[in-house]
Amino acid sequence: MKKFTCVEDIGDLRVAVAEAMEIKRNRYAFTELGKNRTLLMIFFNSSLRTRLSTQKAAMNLGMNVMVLDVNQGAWKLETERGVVMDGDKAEHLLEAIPVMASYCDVIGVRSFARLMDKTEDYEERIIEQFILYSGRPVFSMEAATRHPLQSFADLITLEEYKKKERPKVVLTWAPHPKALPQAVPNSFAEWMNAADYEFVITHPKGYELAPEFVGNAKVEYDQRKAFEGADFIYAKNWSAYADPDYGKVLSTDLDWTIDTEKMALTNNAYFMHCLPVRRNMIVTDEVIESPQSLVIREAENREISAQVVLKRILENLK
Ligand code: AN0
Ligand code: CP
Repeated sequence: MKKFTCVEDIGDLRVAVAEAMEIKRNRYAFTELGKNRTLLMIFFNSSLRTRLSTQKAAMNLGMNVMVLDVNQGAWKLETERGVVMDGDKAEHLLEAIPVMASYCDVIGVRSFARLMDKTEDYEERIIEQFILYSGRPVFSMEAATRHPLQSFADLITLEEYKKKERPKVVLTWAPHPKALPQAVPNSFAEWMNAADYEFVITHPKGYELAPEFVGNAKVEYDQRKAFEGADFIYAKNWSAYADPDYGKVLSTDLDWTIDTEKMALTNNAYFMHCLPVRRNMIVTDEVIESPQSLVIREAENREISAQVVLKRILENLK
C-alpha cells in the first residue's frame, strides 16, 4: 500500500477485515516489520484517539514514532503557492514537506476541512501536497473530506457485532453547537456503500451530503421513520455541504438528539459514534451509557485499523 486516503486504497473489505481480526488476536506478531522504520504523524488539528491509537499501532509493529503538532511549536505554515509571505507564516509547506519527509519512512497527516471554500476542501489540497511532494507513503488521519481509519474501525466493529449478514445501518445527523466537517459521515457512507449493508442516511433538509458519497444510500428526512428496524444507529453532526450554505450550522434542533425513546423504535440497535461526542446534544447520557453503546469498542478498533494500514505500508516498503 502506497497511500491510504479512501476506501479504494484498502482493496477487498472482507480481506481487510479478516486481516484486522488476525491482528486483533495477536497484535505483537509483526514486531520486526517496523524495525528501524520511522513514522511521522503530523497534526494540523486536535486529536485524542487518532494520535494515541496510531502511535500504539506503530509501536506494535516495532516502529519509531515522531509526532508534530503544527500549531504548537512549529513555524506557522503557508499552504498556498504564490503568496507574498509578509504575514505571520514563517515557512512554506513546499519546503516543510520534503524536510519532514527526510526524517521518516511513513507519514500520517491530520488536516481538517477549513469550511471556508468547498473547492479548496474537496480538492484535499493539504494531504494531496504531502502525497505529491514527500516521496513517502502517506495516510490520512482525517483529511478534509474523509476519515478512513475511523470508517475502517467502524466496519470492524459492525462486523463484530452484526447479527445478520446484511444489517440495517442508519447514519443520523445530530445537533452540535459548532460547524464540523463532513469527513466522518462522507467516509462512513463510502465504506457502508462498499460493504453493501442496508444503508440509510437521515438528516434535516439542507444537510444533504455530496452525491458521490451518498451513492446508493436511501435518504430519509424523517429520523423516527429511518430508525424503524435499524440494527445500528451511527450518529454524527456535520455542517451543510450544499451551496450557498457550505460549512454553516443550519440547525441545532435538540429534537434530533438520540434518546431512549428513539432507540426504542429500532431493532434493539447498537449505538455508534466516532467520538469525541457532546453528551445531551448528540446523544443522551442514558443511550451512550447503555449496554447497546459501542463507542468504546469503536475507539479500541482504531488501534487495529491503523495497524492493518501501517502493516500493509511497511510490507510495501520492503
Ligand atoms: C471532528 C469532526 O467532526 O470531523 C473529529 C471527529 C473525529 N470533530 C470535532 O471537531 C468535534
Ligand atoms: N475519532 C477520532 O478520530 O478522534 P480524535 O479526533 O480524538 O482523534
